[in-house]
Amino acid sequence: MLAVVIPTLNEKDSIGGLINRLIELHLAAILIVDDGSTDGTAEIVGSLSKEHSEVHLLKRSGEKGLGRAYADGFRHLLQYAPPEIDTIVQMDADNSHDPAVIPEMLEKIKEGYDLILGSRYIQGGKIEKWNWFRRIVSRFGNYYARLILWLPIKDLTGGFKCWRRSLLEKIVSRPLNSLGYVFQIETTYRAHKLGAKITEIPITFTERKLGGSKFSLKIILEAYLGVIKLKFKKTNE
Ligand SMILES: Nc1nc2c(ncn2[C@@H]2O[C@H](COP(=O)(O)OP(=O)(O)OP(=O)(O)O)[C@@H](O)[C@H]2O)c(=O)[nH]1
Ligand SMILES: [Mg+2]
Repeated sequence: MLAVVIPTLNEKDSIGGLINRLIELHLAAILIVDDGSTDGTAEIVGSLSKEHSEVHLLKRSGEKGLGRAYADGFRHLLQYAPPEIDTIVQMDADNSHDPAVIPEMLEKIKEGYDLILGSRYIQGGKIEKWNWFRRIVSRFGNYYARLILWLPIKDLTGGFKCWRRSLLEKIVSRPLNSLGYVFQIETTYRAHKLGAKITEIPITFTERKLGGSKFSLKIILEAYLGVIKLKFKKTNE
């Protein structure tokens, strides 16, 4: 059985539609991890959770951050989800990730993979409507992380991933270093170090149509420095 975890920060325009699409896939649980959105995102999720028992809302308080939100969300899910939930998918809330890919990810779990990465940078993968600056930053960031961390993976920064539960349990059992976007790289790096079976499947990443972008120079710099920090942290061994 499958659960999906989605972090949100001001995603009122897309979250309701996405949850409704996921409900159609008959998942065991849909956990939204909200970081104090001020646009009513949590209220939308809260009312959907009253109508649909599989929809859950985890409201975080205190320090925000994608990595922190995911770490809390995963730990919460692993603590409360029944053991029949053996697969966990993580995805963005802004309709950049197409839920239609999820069944393909599940096939790969059945084939024996522990971590499946939705990849923009293998054959068949695409990015729609990104400007040249986003493309360069992302491409270069991926080459850079791949080289520094010595990882045989093309898309390290994507947020559409499918985990075998037993692997995810190991990943979050120790503190994670990345508080922000480097979290995506850190978890895959840790999985690789643990000897997990990892594969990439092509996805088409669609630029957000609704809601504001959180992409900034600060996020880029944090990510580049974060990779160096990962390289020298002992906790990933
Ligand atoms: N809970 C939580 N979610 C976050 C935070 N930052 C981003 N998110 C969510 O994480 C997902 C990915 O963030 P995005 O802002 O879409 O990142 P991106 O795709 O690189 O950039 P844009 O789409 O241009 O904004 C989305 O679902 C966001 O709502 C945060 O600090 N806390
Ligand atoms: Mg996005």
